[in-house]
Formats: sequence, C-alpha cells, structure tokens
Amino acid sequence: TDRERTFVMVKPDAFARGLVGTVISRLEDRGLKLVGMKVEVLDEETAHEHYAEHTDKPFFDDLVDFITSGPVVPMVWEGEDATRQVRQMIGATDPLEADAGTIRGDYALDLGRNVVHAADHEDEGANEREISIHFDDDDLVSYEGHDETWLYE
Ligand code: YYY
Ligand code: MG
Repeated sequence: TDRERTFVMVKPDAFARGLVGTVISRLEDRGLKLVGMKVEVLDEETAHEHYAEHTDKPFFDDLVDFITSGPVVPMVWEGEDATRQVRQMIGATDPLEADAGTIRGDYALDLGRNVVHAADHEDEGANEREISIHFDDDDLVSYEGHDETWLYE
C-alpha cells in the first residue's frame, strides 16, 4: 500500500452531459484527494501522445477524433493505492461489461463513449507519463487533507 498520485480525465461525452461534478463527487466521496485539475480541449498532438499505446489499433483515429471533440477535465488524484482504487471505481472499458456501481457501469452504454479515462495500474510508468503530458509540476498542489487521520490507519 502506497499513497500515490494517479491521472484521471473526464472525457468530452461526460463533459457535454454535465457529469463533471458527478465524476469528481464519486472520487471525493471515496476519500481521494484532488491535487490538480483543469478544463481544456486537447489538440491532436496531445491526443496522440496521450493515447500513444493505441497508435496501431483500428479504433485509434475514432478515439483521437472523440477525445479532441470537446472540453475534457484532466485531473490528478492522490491516495493510498489511488491507481487501483480509481480503476476499480471506473469499471471495465466496455460499459456493457462494467459492473453497476462503477462510473462506467452507472453512466455509460457505449465503448466509444465511456465517460472517463484513468491511468492503467498494470502499466508501470503510466501515471508519471500521463500527468506530465497534461500538467506542469507547479500545476499540482501538496496539502494535508483534514480527514486523513480518519481515512488512514
Ligand atoms: O484504459 P481504458 O480506457 O479502460 O481502455 P483502453 O484499452 O486503454 O482503451 C482506451 C480507449 O479506447 C477506451 O476507453 C475506449 C477506446 N476503445 C475503443 O473505442 N474500442 C476498443 N476496442 C478498445 C478501446
Ligand atoms: Mg487505457
């Protein structure tokens, strides 16, 4: 177990549907700590960098078109095992496979419109890489949450 920072991003579908607050609330309610956030429209170059691992996949062009199609909300959340905790809260990539109670399982229907991105906990360098694509070091804050004595043993 490890207090760590993980990269999460509200996708354009969720932004357009007014689900930004809902996604943030889910993560806040769990006890995770918000340390960075912004609103932006990704340019094509940033989208390619963000999804570099999928460059050769058949869905890549559609994925880039979608992720650049409107505002997104890149965020950094901190907490114990934050990457795995968030991944579990988001649910399976395909909403049809995502359990009810997960964000995708509760708010999405379509694989190509699945509300939220999160760094992959099985990909060792994913958080560092994705955070550095979207944020400078001084965009992120450090502070002690007032509730941490009750969140952690
Ligand atoms: O990390 P996660 O978003 O859960 O899935 P990835 O396998 O990294 O794929 C990234 C993104 O690509 C996924 O959220 C939807 C889209 N996608 C797709 O449109 N079609 C596929 N067959 C697989 C993924
Ligand atoms: Mg992924």
